[in-house]
Amino acid sequence: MTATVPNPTAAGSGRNATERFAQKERSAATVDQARVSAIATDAITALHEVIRKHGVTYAEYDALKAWLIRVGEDGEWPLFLDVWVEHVVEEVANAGRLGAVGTIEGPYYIPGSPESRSEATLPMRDGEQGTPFLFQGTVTDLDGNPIEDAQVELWHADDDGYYSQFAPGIPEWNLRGTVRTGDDGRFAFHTIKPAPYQIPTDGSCGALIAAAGWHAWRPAHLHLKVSAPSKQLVTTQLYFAGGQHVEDDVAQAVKPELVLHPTPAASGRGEEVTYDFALDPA
Ligand code: MBD
Ligand code: FE
Repeated sequence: MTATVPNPTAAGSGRNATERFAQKERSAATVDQARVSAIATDAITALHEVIRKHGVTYAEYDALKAWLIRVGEDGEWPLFLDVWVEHVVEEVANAGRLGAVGTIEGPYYIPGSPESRSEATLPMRDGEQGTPFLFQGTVTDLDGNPIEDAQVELWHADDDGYYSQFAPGIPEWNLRGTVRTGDDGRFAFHTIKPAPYQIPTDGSCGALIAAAGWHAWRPAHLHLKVSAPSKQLVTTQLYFAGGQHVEDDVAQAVKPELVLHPTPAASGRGEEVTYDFALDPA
């Protein structure tokens, strides 16, 4: 067994995601025995089919065991699941939505970011790198009526692809914030454009990617949660047209409705875009 040397930049993010998940308030799944049996039987049977189809050897079975053990030791289960599994859970959960399109949450959400009314400049460091970016829009119901006091939470990586509270050395709420809409339903965030995100190469997820010869990249993205009383909360991400890996996201979380087309900012500094959210009734 190899000792896991904590990496100050990359694999630490996966481990921190495990600690955060352990603290998270989770909706309790009701343990319906028949449903547990049906789902677990089908999952295990699907694995049996893969073993038969590929003639999996004992050496490969042992490699799988060693890798699964390492994912836990690295604390990378949230990272692994959110990158390779969550998109299908999201697809099933949101199949009936009529309004704003959702996508996966990923491992780096933190509730309770600093809140402002109508307009916010996200917390950022002096000289924060990246193109200045104005992200604004309106929250409405499905008929297009503006919703006052809707909550818009935004979090994203910095210009190096790192998230505050997961990568070290970044101020606590850097590039995380919440805006409450005014009576016109509008919100505006002043921030910077994030960089593409690379799955840490030094952990077990990185080891799988390297062993399989895949790439490790997610396109640059903004994460959002938008909610209002008696409306369904939507969790989503927005991407940048023409950006690297928009067409081949390792996490398969890009949808055509989620691709932004920013223009030069009216202020003359950086870029801006308007994107509206219509919320489904709860
Ligand atoms: C991310 O930033 C992310 O959004 C997802 C879904 C998985 C890993 C890193
Ligand atoms: Fe992300």
